[in-house]
Amino acid sequence: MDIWFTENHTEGYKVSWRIDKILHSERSPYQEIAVVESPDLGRALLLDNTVQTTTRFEFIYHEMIAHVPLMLHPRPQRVMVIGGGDGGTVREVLKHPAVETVELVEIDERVIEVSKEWLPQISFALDSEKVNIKIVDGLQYVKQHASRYDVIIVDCTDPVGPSLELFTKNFYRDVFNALKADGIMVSQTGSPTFSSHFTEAVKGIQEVFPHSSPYLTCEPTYIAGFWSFTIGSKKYKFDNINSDRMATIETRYYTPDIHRAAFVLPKYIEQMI
Ligand code: AG3
Repeated sequence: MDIWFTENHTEGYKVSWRIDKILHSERSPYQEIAVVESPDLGRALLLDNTVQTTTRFEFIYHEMIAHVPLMLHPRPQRVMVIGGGDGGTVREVLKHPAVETVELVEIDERVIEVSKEWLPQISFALDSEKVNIKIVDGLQYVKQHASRYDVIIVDCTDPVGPSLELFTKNFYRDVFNALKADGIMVSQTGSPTFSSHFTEAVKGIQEVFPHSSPYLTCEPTYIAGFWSFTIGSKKYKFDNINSDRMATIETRYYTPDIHRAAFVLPKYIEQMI
């Protein structure tokens, strides 16, 4: 008998893919965590029945959430990642030679442990000595450290339950304060096509940061169509790419041309912001 995973995006739009095997499933204090094997997507991490990452396509999302902000910063030394317990974002951040420490602020320790056990090719960087793992609520943590970070990356789940606050202007203001004078933030901001929070999140970042913009990629793991990230920067503009650094960074998706292209928005998305 075939088993199918189905994610409901709206009342009337669902996406399904076949599962060969359920490798792991548990209920943590925060959410349902599962790892499944798909013939087309590889291993997938599911949180509350929503797909977070897949071994086949994770490189697209993780390269785009990490290298776009980091390549704009001339010397990113201190980085914070909020969420991202699977470790994929941290793995990409550590490819930048200037990085001295990455703080991974994850509310659910079980996501880290399950990823270490079942998704080693994504999570291996979490064992690096440059990584400092904090099992706390990112909303509180970010308030406690003023003017300290070069880059803050919000690699969170969709805006439901505990993640909802991570899409508000109050949170973006706290992130602004935690950054140094030339700091940069980025957050995943969902599918502009189906997420009702896209416009609000972009506007929140726009109101807080002098330079801000969404940028887009296509990641087959998520919903058909675009996936968005929104960047806020205190100083550097989005074409200020430190391209020489690419000589030492290996990627499969990100290039400086992809970086520039990602900021070109279709007219209907521009009209949403
Ligand atoms: N974080 C963003 C996943 C959003 C998934 N949303 C969805 N499937 N509707 C991914 C974590 C990767 N480190």
